Amino acid sequence: MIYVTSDLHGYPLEDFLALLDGAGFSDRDFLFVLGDVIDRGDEGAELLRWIAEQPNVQLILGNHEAMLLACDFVFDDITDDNLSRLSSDKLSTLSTWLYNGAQPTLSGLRRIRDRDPDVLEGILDCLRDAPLYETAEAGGKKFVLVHAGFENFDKNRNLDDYAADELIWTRPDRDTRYFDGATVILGHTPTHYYGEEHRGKILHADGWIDIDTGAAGGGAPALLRLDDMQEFYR
Ligand SMILES: [Mn+2]
Repeated sequence: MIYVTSDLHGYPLEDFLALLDGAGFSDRDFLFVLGDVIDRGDEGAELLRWIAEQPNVQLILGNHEAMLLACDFVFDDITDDNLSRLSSDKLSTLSTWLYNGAQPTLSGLRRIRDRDPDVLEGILDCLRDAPLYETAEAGGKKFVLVHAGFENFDKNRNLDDYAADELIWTRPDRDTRYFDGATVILGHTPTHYYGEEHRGKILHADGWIDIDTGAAGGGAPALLRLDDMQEFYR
């Protein structure tokens, strides 16, 4: 069966594995993680490491992973002492990521690199290979999986013609409509943004479903099983 989750934002790996366990997730199932695994919480690096090692887990790129990739130069022999030798462009890119909660991710990835540089390379490769969207079929229905939604949406526009920023930074309005024949599953915007009554719960809109249940702000991630649309919480 196909499961989706999103916006783990450094949620404790052990608690996330318990969520999967409680949902009956096994080697025979497949999990899509719709981006923003890292930042804000403490265990983003460990979550990425776990995701990169699973054959049946696929990461879709989020804006936080895109910010990390834009800063991959920080893993090349850069210490706090020689940061000042970075170009002002790179310093500005790095400060944007840090402003968005990168510090625990950066520390975690440096720890992994110091212990085993190959593991860090595996994680960075997993991020560089992560697609901006995926399509899936389950329970006789079609789904499009993406981090944030589709900015400048046009149903005649080819999915490959969207720029990364249009898929990882947008926030749909509550009455946004996307495709006629497929349901969009997205994260990025915590469901309580659409009203307190949605806090911590998966939000079903018209033709799209928001599964960001607010782990970034102290909440917990959820799982949605596409085959039967069952929701799982801790
Ligand atoms: Mn996001």
